[in-house]
Amino acid sequence: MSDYTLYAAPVSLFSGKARAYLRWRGADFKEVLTTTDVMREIVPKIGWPVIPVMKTKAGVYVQDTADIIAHVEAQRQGPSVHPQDPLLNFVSALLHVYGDEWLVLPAMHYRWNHNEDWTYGEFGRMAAPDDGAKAQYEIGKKRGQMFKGFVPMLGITDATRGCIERSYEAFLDEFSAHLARHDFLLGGRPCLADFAFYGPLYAHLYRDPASGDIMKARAPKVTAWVERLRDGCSGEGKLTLEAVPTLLPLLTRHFTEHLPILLATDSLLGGWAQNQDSGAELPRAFGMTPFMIGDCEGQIIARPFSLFRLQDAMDIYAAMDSANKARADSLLKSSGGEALIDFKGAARLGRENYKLVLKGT
Ligand SMILES: N[C@@H](CCC(=O)N[C@@H](CS)C(=O)NCC(=O)O)C(=O)O
Repeated sequence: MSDYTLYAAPVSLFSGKARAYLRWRGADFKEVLTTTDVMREIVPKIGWPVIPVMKTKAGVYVQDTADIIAHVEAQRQGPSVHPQDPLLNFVSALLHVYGDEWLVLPAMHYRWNHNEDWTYGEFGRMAAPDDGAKAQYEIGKKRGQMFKGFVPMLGITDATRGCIERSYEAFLDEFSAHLARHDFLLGGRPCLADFAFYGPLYAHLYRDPASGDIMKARAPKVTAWVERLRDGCSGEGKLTLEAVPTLLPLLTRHFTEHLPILLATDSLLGGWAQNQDSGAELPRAFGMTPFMIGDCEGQIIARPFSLFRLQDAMDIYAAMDSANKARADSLLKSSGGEALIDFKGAARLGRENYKLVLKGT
């Protein structure tokens, strides 16, 4: 019996993140495709339909890729996925937010606006691997509708799609420039942020055929990085501060596009939390909030989960001594993230029973 069972699917963004991490870590795991029958087994354990889910040998279920990674890291031998240097650890955590919570925009745009029919087939192959192609397409279409429904909620509309594509192309150019000097985000081996970037850049933007063509044509270095992580690169190298300068354009892009939404969501969280007790379950969203990407305006869902990821980064910042804080402040100032210097977060968030809950205000 393997140490871990990963319930996952090739088509799923966060499955890609967990799988690449487990491979890189050299963990003893078996991946089980989340068919409809397998989903029936998972939902009563977790309380809602979500993948990936990891089961340990002792029968403990772990959900959320950050928790999966934390669980395995606690048993690890060898270099940590969390950089030792506090500034690098902060950068990794900030880019974790970018990968998990913001690259989902180009991922979902290209999947549903450039690969829709193929994706229905893929969802069907996952749900009912033994059925014929026609039946799979129909099953996949039913299952895929929910995910397609997220597209306008993520602010992806006719008014914003041009700007989302320009932003993604610029992102590919910036990441390629970084990869011309370093094999991974922080140097010679992957850190947490590499796996967060890998989720959308593998499952949707490399593996979905029309998106993969775009990546391969425009960004061969990003393609090679995806393939290194997919193939379980050993990555014995060092994490280094020398990697930070070429990450500044990526941090700037993230702060410019995403930080205003995070701050708006935090205000909404503050209002909501006033009338709640500690332990209250968070709603998936506080409705829609205005946002801008490039010079396009839209409305996007305000998701408290994104603040939970940001909280991890800000905990690292809060624990820094004054010398490291000065380094972090200078990084934030030079990348448009100065609003984070005094950011406290309107409420403390945590996870209980696989759900996001209020831990205090
Ligand atoms: N934050 C979670 C997200 C997992 C997630 O969103 N998984 C997607 C598939 S890639 C899903 O099952 N979504 C269903 C839903 O959100 O209702 C993680 O890191 O594991």
